[in-house]
Amino acid sequence: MFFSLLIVENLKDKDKEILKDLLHNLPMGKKQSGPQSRSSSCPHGWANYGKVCYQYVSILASWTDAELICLQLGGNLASVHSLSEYNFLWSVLKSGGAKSPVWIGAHDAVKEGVWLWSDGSRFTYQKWNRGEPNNSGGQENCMQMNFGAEGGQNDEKCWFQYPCMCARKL
Ligand SMILES: [Ca+2]
Ligand SMILES: [Ca+2]
Repeated sequence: MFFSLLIVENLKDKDKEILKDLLHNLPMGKKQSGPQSRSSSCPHGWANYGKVCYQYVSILASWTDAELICLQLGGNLASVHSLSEYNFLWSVLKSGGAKSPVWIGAHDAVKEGVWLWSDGSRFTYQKWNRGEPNNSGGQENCMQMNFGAEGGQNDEKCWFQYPCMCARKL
């Protein structure tokens, strides 16, 4: 059963339904790791850019829970490596109805000012809003995109609850 695998606790019923639907669209019940379980196209409902599939998840969650949700969906929080990729993600958010900032996979929680992607890729591209990252209150260690009027990146308190953008490799 799906929820024997559920690693995010205390989801609201509405959010469990969202997650259940997303899990249902994955190539199941195979494990998500291993080359045999990968296909040449994205799961239903996921948007393809390059060799990555993206899914906007409207569940409100802390950055850590958002990463756990993405892991359960066979990926990680999205990483971004170019302006064209950023713009693509932004268009996915807009078509998904996102009206707020969303979590993506960078954090500077280990060492202030050193940004790392949760998928292990190199942090080579950034699109901070003006004045960001400001580490407001000395407590902002997690990255969101689609922030404010500029729609760029912001560092935010990791325990705040936002939707997220997940990514799976093709
Ligand atoms: Ca910080
Ligand atoms: Ca900030």
